Amino acid sequence: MRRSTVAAAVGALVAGLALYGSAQAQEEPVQAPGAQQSTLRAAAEAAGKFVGTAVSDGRLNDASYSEIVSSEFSSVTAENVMKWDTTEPNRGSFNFGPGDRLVEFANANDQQVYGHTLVWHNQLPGWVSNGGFGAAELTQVMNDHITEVAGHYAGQVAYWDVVNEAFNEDGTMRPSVFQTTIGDGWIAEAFRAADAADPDAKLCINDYNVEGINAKSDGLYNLVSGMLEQGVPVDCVGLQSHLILGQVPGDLQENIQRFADLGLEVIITELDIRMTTPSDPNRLQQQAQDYETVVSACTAVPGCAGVTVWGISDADSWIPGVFPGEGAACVWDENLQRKPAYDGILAGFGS
Ligand code: G2I
Repeated sequence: MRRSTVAAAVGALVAGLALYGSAQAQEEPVQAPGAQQSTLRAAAEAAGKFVGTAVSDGRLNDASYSEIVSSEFSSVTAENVMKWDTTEPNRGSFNFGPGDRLVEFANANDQQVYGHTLVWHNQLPGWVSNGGFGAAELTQVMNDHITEVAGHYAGQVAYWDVVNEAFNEDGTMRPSVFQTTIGDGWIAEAFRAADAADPDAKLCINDYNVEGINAKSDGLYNLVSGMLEQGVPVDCVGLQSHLILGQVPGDLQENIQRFADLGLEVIITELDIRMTTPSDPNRLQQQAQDYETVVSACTAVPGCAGVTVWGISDADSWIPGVFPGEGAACVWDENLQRKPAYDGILAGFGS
């Protein structure tokens, strides 16, 4: 175990139970004796998993939003502010203010922080992508970034997505500036730098369209198998899970299991389930079923550590901006009202 979590886990359990108890006392005064109101957080805890959400920096000022984040989730991921364009907008000049705010919020609410992300071709400042660096200098630039960012958050972050979205759909490597300049060794290099900067964080590789068994997840499987054989410090695989209504891969659990069988943790890192908008009761029911299917696949595999949903509300989701005519992918609607998907997640954790 690269991270000593026993004391933290006990503390979080006690705090979680206390929070759960006080939330019950405030919100359920007329509850029948013996009846239990659950939260996602309590349900995940009972299943031995974490449940997280991506947090949009600006939205934490909204009391209704931040109340949902703090009471329903045991883990938070910065939706944007720990990415390279925020943390090192110019070479050697680091900006940790927004990320630090999230860490403070998490500490105040006994939550784990899931770090996202150290090296990604997107939200990468122009000075890196168009810097014209040769292999040696780009390796230095990448390692410096990892050293500073993972070093700054050492001891505060439970997991890091060290490398994000490194694959093409056919399982070959995406021709990012890192791949084309440094070559195949850049991923192992990034993990070694992250391990040196924060030996206790669990180090993950994260991607999308790798939820089922397919060419892309086979590529990921082969890469991490090789890294493990070579002693590269990789601890976990993130399956983003930006899914489409009614299309949860039938072999999701089998896929989670094959990565777990390598001795890696698996995390559902960015779950959302989009539909053609507007939503209707049938679609929302199907969505609840789909959320349940995904969460229960994680619950069924001991090596699956937890599930993070990609944002709280349909109002803030990235989906409509990228897939026009689609949306309603989150667990709370535009008015921060729970959707049927909420009960789907509870059921998926076995509550
Ligand atoms: O694209 C969905 C996710 C896919 N996997 C990696 C995740 O990091 C990614 O998250 C999204 C965020 O949810 C968006 O919020 O990443 C997008 C960028 O690739 C984020 O969008 C950006 C907008 O494109 C920018 O215009 C905006 O300035 O968010 C920025 C901050 O609001």
